[in-house]
Amino acid sequence: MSNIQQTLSIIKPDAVERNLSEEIKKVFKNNNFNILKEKKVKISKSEAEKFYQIHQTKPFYNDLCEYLSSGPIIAMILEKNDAILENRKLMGATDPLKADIGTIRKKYGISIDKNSVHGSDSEENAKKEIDFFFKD
Ligand code: IDP
Ligand code: MG
Repeated sequence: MSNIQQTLSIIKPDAVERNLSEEIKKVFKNNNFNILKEKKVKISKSEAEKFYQIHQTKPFYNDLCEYLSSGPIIAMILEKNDAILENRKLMGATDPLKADIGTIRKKYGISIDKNSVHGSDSEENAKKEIDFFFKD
């Protein structure tokens, strides 16, 4: 059954800084994701705190928000059948050391914090995260 979904993907500062954006976008396209919208932005720390609100009680919250706001990122709306789960699979585990071969984080991630990409984890969060970057 067809279940076309949209999900939010972010190419994080470590990957943008290493000029991997085009290569990572190619990985999405080669895996049949349509990039419906994209924009390069640099967000403030308080915007990052809002984006990652769900993690506010975690010990790494402050570092995470510092990091996401440390340099330019590319936010994208990806569309595909089962896009949310398919993107999570293509990204691989949060820690690149634990990510499967063939995943984006395995190939490009540096460490658990500098893991190159973000992807929404549920329909509810995908909607919120898409609105965060693309609602005008
Ligand atoms: P996810 O990005 O795979 O969905 P989450 O658990 O939602 O992983 O965590 C959000 C982000 O926070 C991760 O992508 C990673 O950059 C960072 N992070 C997660 N766990 C840790 C940790 O234990 N130490 C440092 N950073 C972490
Ligand atoms: Mg997450």
